[in-house]
Amino acid sequence: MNRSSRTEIVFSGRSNVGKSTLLNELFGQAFETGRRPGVTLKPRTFRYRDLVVTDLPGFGFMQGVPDTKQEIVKDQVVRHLESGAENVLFAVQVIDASSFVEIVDRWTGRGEVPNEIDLYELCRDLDIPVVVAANKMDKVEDRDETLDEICRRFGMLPPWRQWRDRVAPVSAKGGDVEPLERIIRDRLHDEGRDDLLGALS
Ligand SMILES: Nc1nc2c(ncn2[C@@H]2O[C@H](COP(=O)(O)OP(=O)(O)OP(=O)(O)O)[C@@H](O)[C@H]2O)c(=O)[nH]1
Ligand SMILES: [Mg+2]
Repeated sequence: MNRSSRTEIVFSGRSNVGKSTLLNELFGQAFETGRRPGVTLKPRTFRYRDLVVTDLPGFGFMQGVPDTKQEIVKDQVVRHLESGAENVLFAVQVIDASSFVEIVDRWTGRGEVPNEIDLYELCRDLDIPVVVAANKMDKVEDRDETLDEICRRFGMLPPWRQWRDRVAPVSAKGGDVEPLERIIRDRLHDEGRDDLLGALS
């Protein structure tokens, strides 16, 4: 299928990283957000013309949600991506930049594949381009070093600045989302879909 006939943008990522907050900031929506992980338990969408923007539930650990339910939610995310892959223009994988490297290293150190790397690889296997939104940058002190390390974990060689078309440092809560907005604009433009730019608030 021609990529320009693809019209879905999915927001994916671990629970509580700020997916819904980021969507609300970018598109002027009112998706439910919360302090506890596991707020979004079903994919939610909004439409603008033929563009579909999907807020996926968190992939992985959700406090207070039973393990069985977590597995069901995880399966739901995998199924959503697998079944809809050919409609997906790109995925925005949101991470919490203030804890990502530590969490990934902890899992890797135990010999396990971190959820977030698993999710990233799944999209790549499905031929879905992934943009990484490094959120909660307001909690990060050594900005460039952290972004370099994040890139490294995703298999992108530092310096992070050479990946500015795929890595966007943002702070959804502070309304600082310009780098991601620019990437989304550029990608829609490159698809010849300037008519969809109005979706961004
Ligand atoms: N410090 C900081 N907190 C943020 C930022 N973005 C979101 N948050 C907070 O992170 C928490 C989770 O935000 P949500 O948007 O609900 O996260 P989510 O990824 O949709 O979570 P689930 O729906 O549970 O998967 C909320 O308390 C937000 O206020 C940010 O840029 N900086
Ligand atoms: Mg959510």
